[in-house]
Amino acid sequence: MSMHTSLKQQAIDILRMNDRGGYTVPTARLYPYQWEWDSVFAALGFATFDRNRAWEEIETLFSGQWEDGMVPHIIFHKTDPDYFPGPEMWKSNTVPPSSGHSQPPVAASAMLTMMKTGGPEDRKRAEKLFEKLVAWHRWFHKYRDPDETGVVGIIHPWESGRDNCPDWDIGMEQITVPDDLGDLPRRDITHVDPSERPTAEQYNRYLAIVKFGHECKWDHLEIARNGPFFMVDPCVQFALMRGDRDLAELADEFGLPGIRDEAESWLKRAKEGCGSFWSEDVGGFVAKDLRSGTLSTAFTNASAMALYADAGDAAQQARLVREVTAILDCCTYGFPSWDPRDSQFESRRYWRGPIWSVVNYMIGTGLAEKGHGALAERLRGDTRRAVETSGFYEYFDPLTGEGLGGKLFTWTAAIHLAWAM
Ligand code: 2M8
Repeated sequence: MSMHTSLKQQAIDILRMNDRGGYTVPTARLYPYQWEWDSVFAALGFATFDRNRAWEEIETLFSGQWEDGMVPHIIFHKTDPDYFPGPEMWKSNTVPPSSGHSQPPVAASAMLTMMKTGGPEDRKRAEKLFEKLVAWHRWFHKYRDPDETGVVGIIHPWESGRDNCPDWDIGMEQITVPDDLGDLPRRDITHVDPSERPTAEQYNRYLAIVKFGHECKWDHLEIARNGPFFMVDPCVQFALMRGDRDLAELADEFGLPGIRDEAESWLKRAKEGCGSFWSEDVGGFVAKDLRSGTLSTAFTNASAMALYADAGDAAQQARLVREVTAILDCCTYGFPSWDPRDSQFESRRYWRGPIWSVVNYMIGTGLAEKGHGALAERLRGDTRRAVETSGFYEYFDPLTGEGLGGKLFTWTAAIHLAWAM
């Protein structure tokens, strides 16, 4: 793209370019389908210049909702050989075909933001989707927290959206790779440098979970109880808590006190549940393996989302803000997906170190709301500078700002428009 085009115009052009008609792909070739949280953030970007297109993005996403309420993490609108694992591996038996698990539930919060910044038409579109939104939140509470502990589990690292974060190594180590899995025809490493992607061993385990899922016909209670992987993800937990809070506000707006009360009771239980994945050693909320009880060992960008959900008591929040500050002090660009002071940090490998605009947006929003305006501004500035330095990449090296992974990336462009500009 020409250097003479402003970054704002480039971001708009990227959203238009990745538009496949009613939905956007995260980027051409590497991710040729509709992804759940990418789409929701895309809507926030579209909302800055095309309200109708913004709502369409979320409406198309909900057109792939399962009967039980789940919104799948990938919707395969048109089969595309550029991506593995495609619909034939997931065997979802739905129309349109989709993957078999979800992703961070960020739609309620985006819909509330779009309604607050919009007019009567925005309100109408939000109200029309509301029932589906409620069904999705109910699904999360029922199937991802079957014992009503206040804490939801994820059944696959992909459900967290933070695919290969060291957090998941704990649960992944316990997975036995079936003998009949064969050689995986990976496509991602034909599009981007393999050193910026998950390893072969990780992919075998990712697919082992998919196999368990389709073999039990995506029976989500069975998967939560007996599946190969079940861990707490602070990102999903905090996105859901924030989403429940925003869902309650939407319910209030639409005159539905019963649903507001339901969402508030989820939130109350969740606030109590958060104590179970607080790590005093780390000074923050961390991932936790629900099978063995093991806590992860380092502070991540998901840990830094605690304020966005208003999780923790005053002492815990003060402590985690100290960690956030200390980590930002060792980076040129925040917020890294793994603590740079830890030996497992890899500045260029995907969710094991690099920074991600969408997570920065949620962290920054939480910091600003809880009175840490200077930190929030710093993070917003870093998010903008990374794009100024390298362009609209999928993720960035926190030490150098080098752009990594896919180029001309939808959610990086969307967050630039909606927040970082
Ligand atoms: C990445 O995940 C997909 C699997 O879902 C992949 O690597 O194939 C993650 O960064 C995820 O958070 C994101 O939604 C997706 C599309 O951008 O890519």
